[in-house]
Amino acid sequence: MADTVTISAQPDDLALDLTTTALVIIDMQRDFLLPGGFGETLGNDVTQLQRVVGPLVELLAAARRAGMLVIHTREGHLPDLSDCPPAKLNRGAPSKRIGDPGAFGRILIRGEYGHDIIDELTPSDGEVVIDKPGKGAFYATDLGAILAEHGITQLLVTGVTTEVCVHTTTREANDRGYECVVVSDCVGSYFPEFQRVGLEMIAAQGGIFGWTAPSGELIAALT
Ligand code: C5J
Repeated sequence: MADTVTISAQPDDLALDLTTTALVIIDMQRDFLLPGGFGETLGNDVTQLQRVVGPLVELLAAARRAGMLVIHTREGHLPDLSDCPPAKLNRGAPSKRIGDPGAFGRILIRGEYGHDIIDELTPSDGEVVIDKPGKGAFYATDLGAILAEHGITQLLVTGVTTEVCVHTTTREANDRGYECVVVSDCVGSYFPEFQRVGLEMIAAQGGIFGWTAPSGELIAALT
């Protein structure tokens, strides 16, 4: 494996330095992906997110083999909800709210079964797990400091959902100077239209806040 590889991406090819690139896996949590979880109680079709699991398992395996820094995130809150602003807690009219009892424990509460990452993507020892109260992974977390400590300059962004936490994190990262490749088949939305447009928005206008590329490109680069 070469240290620097050029991948075919949208809107244009990108040189990746694999020694300063990290894989970021956003919010692949049971509450979002499993039937009966929070996502489904909001009326969403969770099968749209489950399509991501197979390709992401493959990409994660390639990243681990290559010795790449792997960062997992989980969206969720303290049991007393002191880190969940009323604007988030009271938003909309779901049949269940954050902190309510759900099929997998209290919804999006740290330490509960539903808050944790799906079995297929369980973090390995030494991988970073960032607990975030917001949609973006930089807000109120140590992510920026951890990336700086490892000298990371480029991110492979994966996970769910494309138009919410993936977009927010990619935009935050772009503003902080990171080059972000959003891996098109390793991000998912409950809404097919949002998935398509969400990916297009990233690479539009010359790559206004990142690049997109399929996992096959990255796996080939990592092998
Ligand atoms: C949402 C997320 N959609 N991880 N969270 O509330 O995208």
